[in-house]
Amino acid sequence: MRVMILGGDGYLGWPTAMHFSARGDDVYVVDNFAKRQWEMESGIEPLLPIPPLHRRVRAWKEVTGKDIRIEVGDLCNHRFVYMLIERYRPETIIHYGEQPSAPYSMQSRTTAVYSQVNNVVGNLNVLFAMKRFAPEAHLVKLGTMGEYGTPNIDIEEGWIEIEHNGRKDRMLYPKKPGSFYHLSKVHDSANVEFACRIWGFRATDLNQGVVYGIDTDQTVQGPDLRTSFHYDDVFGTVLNRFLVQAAVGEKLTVYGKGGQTRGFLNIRDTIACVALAADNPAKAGEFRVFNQFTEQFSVRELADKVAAAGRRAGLDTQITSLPNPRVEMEEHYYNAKHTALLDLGLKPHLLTDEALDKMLAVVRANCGHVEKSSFIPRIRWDAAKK
Ligand code: NAD
Ligand code: USQ
Repeated sequence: MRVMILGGDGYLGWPTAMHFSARGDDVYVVDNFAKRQWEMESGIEPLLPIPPLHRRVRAWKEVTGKDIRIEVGDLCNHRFVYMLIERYRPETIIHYGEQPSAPYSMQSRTTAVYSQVNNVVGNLNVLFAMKRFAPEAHLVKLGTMGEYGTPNIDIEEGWIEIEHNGRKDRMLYPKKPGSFYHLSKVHDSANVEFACRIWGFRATDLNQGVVYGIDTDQTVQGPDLRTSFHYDDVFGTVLNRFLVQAAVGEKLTVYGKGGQTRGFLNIRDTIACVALAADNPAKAGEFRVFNQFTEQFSVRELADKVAAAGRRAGLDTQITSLPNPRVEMEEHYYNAKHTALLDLGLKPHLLTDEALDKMLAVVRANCGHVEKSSFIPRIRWDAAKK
């Protein structure tokens, strides 16, 4: 399969590229290294330094003999995107190439506008380039469970049948996102659904939960193959943050009451889900939505699990409750369906004690340069700058 991975220098994009390359697919990665710029702007670094993409691709070739092609450019530049799709005519486009952080988007007017322009315009350019040069390609688009928010009803997989005044229709599930970033994904979903309905595209929107984990089968094959792992207040996701906090003997930072419940999945399952979607493409004209997570936890439950893992490792891991920098429900109903990927054959890597102990051990072995000040959240939802 010819697979193009947009955002291939990122936390999820790079291991995905290696996974498809390892199984013999032709892989092209695209990135403008914007993430590396945001890191410098925010004054943060991943747990371990990440080699430049070109070095990672050379290391992959040395380890496996396989090529991954690189194209450097901005998805917001439509000429670049048209050139990409015309030149490579991908059969599958896996689109990770967006600004992924809710706090980053809530910092200021500038970062909110940037996040939405970057994500929505980049995605629109991909849709228009596909229309012109690859209308049969399957778009696998990374969305987020956060598009739905935390409604007081069960969350369906993308679509819901609604009966209103005695009439029924199948509609996109209503969205109540919690940040300008999450909103950008809602806009993307509406645009992709429109392209499927009007132009007959095939697309899978993967409404992914919060990802955790550091290793995949490919990242462990050499130090230059690792992926970025963030624990800071801007790009670090909650479980990854808790693991680093535990490793360096700091308190786990639960925001508010900690009843916030989300869907979670291991980075290995991100890759498995994306591969399952790619291998079982949507039909022409179909906008297919999968809820991509394997288990749901409240933040407090996660903190308790990490504290217990800390104790098993001989650490004195404590939990603290910080004033919540976000505006979000801290106690709520949450029941999201997630059967479609299991039906396709997903075998989840669950958050067992053994899995947590292993991740904590890896983080402890690599936590020599942790910047503890970035455990404290700096960005408040109610204090966005002009
Ligand atoms: P990441 O920031 O590590 O990767 C995104 C990559 O896209 C970066 O390398 C960045 O430089 C690139 N990029 C961004 N804008 C671009 C543009 N205009 N042109 C070219 N490249 C561009 O983020 P990630 O954690 O790997 O997330 C990947 C995708 O998955 C994102 O769309 C994110 O919203 C989604 N997602 C992530 C998680 C998670 O927990 N990590 C959960 C749900 C959904
Ligand atoms: N939280 C804490 N303590 C922390 C960090 C976070 O209690 O130290 C809480 C947050 O308040 C929130 C929950 O943990 O209630 C999740 O926060 P997060 O930063 O792990 O995740 P989020 O901001 O939702 O974003 C991440 C990814 C994003 C993806 C999303 C999936 O960065 O790209 O879209 O997870 S989801 O949450 O399902 O929308």
